[in-house]
Amino acid sequence: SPCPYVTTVVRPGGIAVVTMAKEPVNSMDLAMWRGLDAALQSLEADPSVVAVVFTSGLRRDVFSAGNDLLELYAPKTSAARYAEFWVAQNAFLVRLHRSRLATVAAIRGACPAGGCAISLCSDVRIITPEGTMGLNEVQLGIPVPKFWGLLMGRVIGHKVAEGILLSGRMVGAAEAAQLGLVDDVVPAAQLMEEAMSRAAAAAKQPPAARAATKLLLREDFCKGWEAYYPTEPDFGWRFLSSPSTIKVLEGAMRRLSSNKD
Ligand code: CO8
Repeated sequence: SPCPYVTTVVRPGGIAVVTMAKEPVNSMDLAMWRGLDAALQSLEADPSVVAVVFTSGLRRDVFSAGNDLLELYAPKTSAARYAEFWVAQNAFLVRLHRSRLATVAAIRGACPAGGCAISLCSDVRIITPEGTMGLNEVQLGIPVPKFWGLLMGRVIGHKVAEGILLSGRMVGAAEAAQLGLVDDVVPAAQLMEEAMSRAAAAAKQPPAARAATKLLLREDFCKGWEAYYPTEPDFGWRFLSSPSTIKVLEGAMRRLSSNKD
C-alpha cells in the first residue's frame, strides 16, 4: 500500500492482517485513511483472501487515537482539506462495513473516536483488559458524526448508546463487554491468536451466503451513510471553525502533549 504506516500480510488460509503503526498513537490523517482504504480495496480484489484483522503495531497500548487533531484544527487546515479528509475516511468506513470479507478489530489499548469507528464497522471486536472504547467527540466540543453514533446504536441499542454519546464517555473493557460493544476481552499476549481464530471461524461459513447476508443487513444503512457523508463537511466545519471549538481543541492538544509550554 502507498501509506508507509499501513502494512498488509496475508497469512495461510487467506486471512489478512492489516497493521497500523504510525508512532506514537496512530493519529489518523488523510494519508492514513487513504492507506487503509487502498489496503482494503486490494484485499477485496484478491479472491484468495477471506478475512481481515485490523490491529495496531505501536509500542504503546493504543489501537488508534482517532483522527489527527491537526486535521480538525481550523487554524492549521482549511474547509477544502477538511472536506477531502472527511470524505476519504467515511468512504473507507463504509467500504469496511459492507465488505465481503470477514472483519475483526483486534484492539490493544485505547480506541477513541475514529479508532472506535473502525472497530464498529468490523464484524467482530475484541479488546485487551486495559482497553477503552468510545466516541468522545462531545468532550472535544464537536458533535458525534451522525452515522458513527447510529452505528453504535445498532451495536448496543439506541438508548444506551445515546447516554454514552451525549457525554462523550469512554467505556472500559469490562463494561464494553457487558454492553456488547465488544465481543470479548482478551489479554494482549493472546489477542492476535484469538483474532485469527475468530477470523478463521467466520471464514469457514459459505462465503457468498455470509457476504450476501451481511449486505442485506447493512446495505440500507450504508446507502444512507453514503448519501449523507458528502454533505457532512459543511456542517462539521461550522463547528470546527467556531472559536469555542478551536479553544477546546487547543486545550486537548495542550493536555495530550508532553511539550506543555
Ligand atoms: N492527534 C494528534 N496527536 C495526538 C492525538 C491525536 N488524536 N492523540 C495523541 N496525540 C499525541 C499527543 O499530543 C502526544 O504528542 P507528543 O509526543 O508530542 O507529546 C502523543 O500523541 C502521545 O499522546 P499521550 O501522551 O496522550 O499518550 P497516552 O499513551 O498517554 O494516551 C491516548 C494515548 C489515550 C490515545 C490519548 O493520546 C488520547 O486520548 N488521545 C486523544 C484521543 C481523541 O480525543 N481523539 C479524538 C479525535 S476526534 C475523531 O476521531 C472524530 C472527529 C469527528 C469530526 C467531526 C467534526 C464535526
